[in-house]
Amino acid sequence: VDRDGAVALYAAMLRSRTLDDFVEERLAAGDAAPHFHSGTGQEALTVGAALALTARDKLLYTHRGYGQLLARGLPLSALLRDLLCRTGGTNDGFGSVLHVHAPELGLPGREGVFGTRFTIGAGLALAERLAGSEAVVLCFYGEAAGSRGPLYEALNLAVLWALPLVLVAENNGFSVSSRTGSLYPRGRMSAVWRGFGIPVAEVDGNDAEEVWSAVSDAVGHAREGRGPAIVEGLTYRVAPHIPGDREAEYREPWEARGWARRDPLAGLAARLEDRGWLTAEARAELARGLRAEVEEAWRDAVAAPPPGRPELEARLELLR
Ligand SMILES: Cc1ncc(C[n+]2csc(CCOP(=O)(O)OP(=O)(O)O)c2C)c(N)n1
Repeated sequence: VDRDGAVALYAAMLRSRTLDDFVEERLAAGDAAPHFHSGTGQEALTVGAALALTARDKLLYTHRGYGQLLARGLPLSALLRDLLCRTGGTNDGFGSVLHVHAPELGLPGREGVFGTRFTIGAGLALAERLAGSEAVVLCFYGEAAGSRGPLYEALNLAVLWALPLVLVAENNGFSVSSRTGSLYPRGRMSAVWRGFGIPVAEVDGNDAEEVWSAVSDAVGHAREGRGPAIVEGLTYRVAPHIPGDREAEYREPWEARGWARRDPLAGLAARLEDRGWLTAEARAELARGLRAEVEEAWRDAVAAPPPGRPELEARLELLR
């Protein structure tokens, strides 16, 4: 990762964190934001992988964290309008932030029933192949989706037809309140796929440069027509599953505090400073600018109207 690449990674990760922090503040102050799932602590994995793509590639996201969407170029105001279910975002208030749909940015959308994304991803990859494009489909997934059957169907076909599909497993320790180790042998989400002959890389999901390099290799492999590849990032869900869940019932407070010491932003910042690539002053300046951007986008979203009859009619028209 060169200097510009590393600074871009840091800026995109900080954008994600600034958004999560701000929304958490608003929720604590009594505002409502349906379906908010904080991605705090996982930015290296989501953003590092997203930035390994080119503009023509496609990305299927999970419900957690928003840095990967912003890294694709989704404006903050559109994201926050979706989060608050207002008009003028990507789904006019009908899909919340769970169903961001911006095909022009390579964001085809997101399913609600876990597992279906794998066969959708394989289908999108097949469509790219048939169209003769060189685009790759990157599909993030968590412990819950990855323990469902469609992953097997999708990978079977993707290997057979050498489809340009890259899977990025977000191993963050939990599926709601279940530990990864109770869902997967040895607590690894991707080891089983080695038997399919699929390249599997297990990386430190809190090291953005390592993630970026591994996903770049996987994307290159898929783009060359050599079939699917998997990158599993080990990270940790610092936030509760949803704000205010009963996390005291399934983990000790010291666990999250321990992982906070491996914070991906702090780690990258320290390396950038050591290399003389980004000073503490430049970081503070960046943080101030991002905070102002998020505040402005929030004000814009709050002022936007919720959907009414015309937006509903337009949606119904799409179904006809
Ligand atoms: C088939 C199906 N079952 C259950 C759900 C409800 N659900 C929403 S989020 C979630 C847990 C997600 O866990 P994981 O995949 O590990 O992602 P994380 O929240 O840890 O990022 C579940 C079970 C769903 N969306 N689809």
